[in-house]
Amino acid sequence: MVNPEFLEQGFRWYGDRDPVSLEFIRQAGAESVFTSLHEIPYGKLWEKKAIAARKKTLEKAGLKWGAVESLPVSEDIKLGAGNRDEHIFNYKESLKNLGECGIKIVIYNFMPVLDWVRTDLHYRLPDGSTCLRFDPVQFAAFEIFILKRPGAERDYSKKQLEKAEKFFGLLSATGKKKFEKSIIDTFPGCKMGLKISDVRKMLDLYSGISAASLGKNLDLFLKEVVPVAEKYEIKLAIHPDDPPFGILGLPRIASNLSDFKRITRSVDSPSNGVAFCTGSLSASPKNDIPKMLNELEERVFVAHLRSTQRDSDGSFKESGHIEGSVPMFEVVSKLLEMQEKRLAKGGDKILFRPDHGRDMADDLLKPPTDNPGYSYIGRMKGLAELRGLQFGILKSRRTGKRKL
Ligand code: DNO
Repeated sequence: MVNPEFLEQGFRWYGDRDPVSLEFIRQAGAESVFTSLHEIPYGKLWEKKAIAARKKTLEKAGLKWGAVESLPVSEDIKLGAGNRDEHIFNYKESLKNLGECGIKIVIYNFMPVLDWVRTDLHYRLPDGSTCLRFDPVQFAAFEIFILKRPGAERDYSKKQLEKAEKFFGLLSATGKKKFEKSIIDTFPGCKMGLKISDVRKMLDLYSGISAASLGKNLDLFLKEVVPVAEKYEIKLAIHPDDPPFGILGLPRIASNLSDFKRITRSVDSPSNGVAFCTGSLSASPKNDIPKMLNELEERVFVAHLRSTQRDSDGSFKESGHIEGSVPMFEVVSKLLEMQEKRLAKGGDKILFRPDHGRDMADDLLKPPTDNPGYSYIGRMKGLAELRGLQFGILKSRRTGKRKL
């Protein structure tokens, strides 16, 4: 029996091709699933039939479709060009169809060109487990020697550039290919099959786009889609940029508190909010995560809980869920308080998922998947730790009140 005071426990699932079964997800203690119709290309319509079928699959497994992650925003919408109007039309129709199927939370992001980026998808830790890592030196090597982005050198120090050259020089030909692929083809749940020439072309399209114009394209999108979300009582939640700082010379508009304040005010609606991803936010030392949660409170619709360890060379790696730089005790305490308030007002529980996890134990013996960071055991450990944390917080609050 799930403790009714706990946050709603979720787990990401990548659909039928996910090697982690729904049965295993349930065994981990999750009640709810974050998933998407990954087979549908970005910009296309989500038919009601396909949504209902996916919902049924989850329900048959004893799980709920807690959040759509993601209903992707096409590059044309972000660029404000090409088939933008058709894609926005499809987005609205998809929201309507999701609403009619009873889906309540829809996550999206507005990161240009790539989704989340790391430079090592299997960074080995001293205990033999592996995690995701981002190293600016390695990213410089990618930009300068593989992508050959004009002017990329200007974004790095002399020391970083020297190290980047050394790092790249030591990679074998297959190592270089693998390295390139790990950066440009990790779209959640699907393989875009992007080639480096495609990335160059996409970057060119952004050459005249500043943060202000990207922000305007987001505002225009929100003006169109938020009223539909509101009508169908859907919470539309933007995922933070990951990492939350500029890469590839591209504009970033969802990286910090002022960005989220701007976004949530741009269309002031109870359906326009944030997917509070502590791990993404924590990669920037400028983000005060408890402060952000306090200030965005009303507009935090769903949470991704994980943490990172930032190192002095500017790199970061994903740490254990209750370790690293995220004050997880404060975050979870606050989420529990928020949930209590929402439930008292007749609202819903707050849904979270343990975001990412290490490859550890039996995870390491399985064939590599297309979903780096989404191993079973690593995430199950994260969920168990976060459940324990909630248990401790709730119990100590109660005993505290009784003054034992
Ligand atoms: C990383 C995730 C992202 C996230 C999308 C949201 O693993 O948090 O894949 O789901 O960026 O659109």
